[in-house]
Amino acid sequence: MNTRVADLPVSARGRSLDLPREPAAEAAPELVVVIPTYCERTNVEELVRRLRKVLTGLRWEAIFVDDDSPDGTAQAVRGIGRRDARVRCLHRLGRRGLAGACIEGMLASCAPHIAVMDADLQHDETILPRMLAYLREGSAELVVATRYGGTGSIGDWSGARASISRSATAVSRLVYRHAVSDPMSGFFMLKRALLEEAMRKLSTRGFKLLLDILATVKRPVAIKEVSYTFRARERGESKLDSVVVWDFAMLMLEKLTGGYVPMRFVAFSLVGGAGIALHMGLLALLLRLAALGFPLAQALSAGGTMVFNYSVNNVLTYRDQRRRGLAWLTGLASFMGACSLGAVANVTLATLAFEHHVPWQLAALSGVFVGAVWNYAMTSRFTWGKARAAG
Ligand SMILES: Nc1nc2c(ncn2[C@@H]2O[C@H](COP(=O)(O)OP(=O)(O)O)[C@@H](O)[C@H]2O)c(=O)[nH]1
Ligand SMILES: [Mg+2]
Repeated sequence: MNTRVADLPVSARGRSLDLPREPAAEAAPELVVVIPTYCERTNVEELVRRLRKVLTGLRWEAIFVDDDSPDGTAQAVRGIGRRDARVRCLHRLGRRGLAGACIEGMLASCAPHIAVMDADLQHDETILPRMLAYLREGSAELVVATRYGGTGSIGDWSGARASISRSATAVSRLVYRHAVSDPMSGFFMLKRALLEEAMRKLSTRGFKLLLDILATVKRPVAIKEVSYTFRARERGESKLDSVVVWDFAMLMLEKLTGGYVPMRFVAFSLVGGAGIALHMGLLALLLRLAALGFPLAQALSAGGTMVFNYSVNNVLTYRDQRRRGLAWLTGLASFMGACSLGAVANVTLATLAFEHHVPWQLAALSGVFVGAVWNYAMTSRFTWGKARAAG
């Protein structure tokens, strides 16, 4: 008896029948524009309109990387994406940080040329084609949009802001050797190969991704600059506050020490050092002014110092994983728990060393060091860190 194809189960019909085809694939983009956003809902539509205009005729895509902005930036970007598939949103939850956002956006695309620019229309998008031309013709691996070279300008910045920016630019030269007039620029374009060379050594914290790339890649890099005038922000607010100075200092230290010392540990230790000074001050006050007994005064000072250390670390050292609201309180409890154990480790080790005739200063310092490492290791894991994210 003959069996007709139609009688067979679908899996046995073989290749003779035409299966539904994939829709024709679109060609991959040549350029991705990565745009970090935090509360930029009022700017994204206009930025996309301008990108469409200036990039006409090119195969491009825009990836907005949004850190869960409360103003609904991500929803606005997805709304644009529904009408124009070249526009995508990478929506990150529970994290903040400009450099990390840019790196993730860069890695979410396959385009061989990568631009990074702000969403707030302060960067002049009309120079993008000129920047791309340098990468295409092969005369550059990295193109920096500069406010300081050629006809570039910082626009109408206040005198104070301009001089802070100039000094930081000068100091930053300590960590790289390339000829770049605006290493702190947030507007640049690079070849994917250069990103891949640097990416595992880049810090995901901080604001200065270009500076980090310049400091990380030690070999000579073919760099071109295109000058532009930095525009004033018309809508939304700047997110960069005075903590940027701290981030900048940390990035500089990390690069100057060759990346071998974890910067979070350095930051944590600096905060700890300030905590010791506070502890002594509090203790003196409680002993002299409040006339408390030593054990009570010492315990209160230690408690106050822990609250201080926790709060400052939460804002500076762990800004990207900052705890707020109820999570701030539970974080404080785990921090105090971890540090109390650290204090026991500190005292035990120092006493042991002292009993073995180690000079008291050295015994005390070894106790402090072991306590600090313990506190850092425990709180980085349980108070902030990945264990919390998973739990
Ligand atoms: N994803 C993300 N973007 C950020 C963050 N902080 C700032 N941005 C974006 O980075 C760009 C530059 O920030 P901005 O506040 O304009 O800095 P300013 O120009 O130096 O005042 C803007 O597009 C911001 O929306 C952040 O924590 N995460
Ligand atoms: Mg800005």
